[in-house]
Amino acid sequence: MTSRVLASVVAGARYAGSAEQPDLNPSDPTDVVAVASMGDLDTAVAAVDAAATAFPGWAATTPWQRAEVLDRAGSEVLARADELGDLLAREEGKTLAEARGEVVRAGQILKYFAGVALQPHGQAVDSVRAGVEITVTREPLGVVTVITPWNFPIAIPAWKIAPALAFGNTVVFKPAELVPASAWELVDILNRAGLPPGVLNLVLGRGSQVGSALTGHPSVAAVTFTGSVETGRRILEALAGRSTKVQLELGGKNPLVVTDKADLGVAVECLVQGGFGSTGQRCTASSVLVATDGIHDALVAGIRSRLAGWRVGDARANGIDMGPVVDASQLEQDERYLAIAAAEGADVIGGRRLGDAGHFLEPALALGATVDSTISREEVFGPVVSVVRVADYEEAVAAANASTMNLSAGICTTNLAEAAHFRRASKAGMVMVNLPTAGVDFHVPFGGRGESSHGPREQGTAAVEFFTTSKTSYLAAGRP
Ligand code: UN1
Repeated sequence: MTSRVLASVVAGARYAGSAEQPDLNPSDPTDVVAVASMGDLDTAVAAVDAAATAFPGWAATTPWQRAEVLDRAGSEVLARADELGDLLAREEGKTLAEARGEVVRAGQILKYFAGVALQPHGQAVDSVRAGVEITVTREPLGVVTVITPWNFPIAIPAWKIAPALAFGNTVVFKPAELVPASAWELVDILNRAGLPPGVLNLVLGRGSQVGSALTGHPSVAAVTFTGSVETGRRILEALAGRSTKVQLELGGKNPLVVTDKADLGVAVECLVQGGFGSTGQRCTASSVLVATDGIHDALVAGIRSRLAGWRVGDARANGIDMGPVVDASQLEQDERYLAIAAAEGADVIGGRRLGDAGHFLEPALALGATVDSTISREEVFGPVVSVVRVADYEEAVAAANASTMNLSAGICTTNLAEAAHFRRASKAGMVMVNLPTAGVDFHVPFGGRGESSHGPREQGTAAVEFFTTSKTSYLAAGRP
C-alpha cells in the first residue's frame, strides 16, 4: 500500500521538500502512517516570507472574522474526534481514549480562543494630567514561529496557534518530526475554515535544517517553543541580543507528595494516572513520588497491585491502559535511566521491554531513590517513577521543592492544613491537590518555574501577554 505523502504548506499551497521520511506507528513500526516530504532552509524561508506578506491583511481583520475561523475549525476538530484520535494514537502511541481526549481538548481550545478574540483587551485611563486621555491597547506582534513536541501532537499546536491567530498574528508552524500527520490535519482544518493564504504555514523538516531560519529570520517577531531544556537553551542563545520575543516550555520534574493523611485510593490513582498516563511522556508527569513514612509501604503495595492489572499494548487495541514509548531512542533513554537508578542503589520494579515489535515498556518504579538520585533530578520522559521515602510532611515539602524544573507539583492529603500550606509553599508553577500533576485546563495559565519555563505563561487568560504587545496612547483632547 502506498502511503500518503504529506508536505509543508506555504501560502496555502503544498510545498514539497527535498527528502522523504516515514511516519511510523510506535505500536507496530512496520505500519507506515504517512510519509513526510521534509523541507529544508528554502521551505523555512518561503514560509516566513509568506507569513510576513499575509500579516498586514490578517492584522486588519475584525475580531469577529478571526473568531469565526477558529470556531469553525473547532467544530470540525470536535466532529472528527474519533477519526483524528485514531490517527493520533496510531502515530504517537497514546491510547485511543487519551488520544480522543486530546483531540477534544484541541477543539475546545480553538473554540475558547474564538471567544477570546471577541473579548475586550484594552483599557481607557484618565491621565494624571488634566485634559489628557490614555488608552492601553493590544496589538499583534507579526510573524510567530510555533515549534511543538511529539507528545501532544494536536493540543499543544492548538494552544499556541489559536491565540496567535486570535490576536491577529500570522504563523509558521513546525511540528515534531515524529508526528507530521496530526499537525497536517490541524493546519488543513484551519486553512479550510477560512484563513487567507499565508496566515498559517506548515514547515515539515528537521530542526537542524529549518530551525535557525524559523527562529532567526529577521521577519520573525516571536518564537514559542515546547520541548527539551537543551533545545530551548539553544534557541535563547541564538536569539540573545535580538528583540525577538521568546516563550519556552521545557522540562518538568514533578513531585507528587503523599502524606500519612492521604486517602490511599485517591493517591494510588493520582500516581498511576499522573506517572503512567500517556506512557509517562508528559512534561507534567508525576515522576517523583514523595511518600511519608507512615503510608509509604501501603502506597507502594497499592500501586503495585493496581499496576498488576495494567495492560500495556497496541495503542488502538481495546482495553489497553498504556500504549508504547514513542520510538526506539526514547525507549533506550528510559532503560538507560533505569540502569542508572539501579546502579545508584534503587530497587527497580518493572521496566522490562514487552513484546517484540512495538516499543513497549512495562511501567517502572525506582524504590528507595532519594531526591539527589539522578532519576529524581533528570527528566526521563517515560513510564518511570522514582519513589522517595521521607520522615514527615516537612521533609516532604523540602523534597518536593528540590526540583529545578518546577512545572507542576501535587499533594494527596485529606488534611486541610497540609493542603493549604502546600499550595503556598510549593515552588512549582502549578499545584494540584488530590489530582495528578498532569492534566490541565485550557482556560487558565500554564507554566513552570526554574528551568521549566521562560517568558510569559501559555494558555487561557495569560496568552494575551505573549501573543500581543501593548501600546499606551496619550491624547490631549483640547477644548471643544
Ligand atoms: C497536561 O498535562 O495536560 O509537553 C499538558 C507537555 C506539556 C503539556 C502537558 N507542555 O507535556
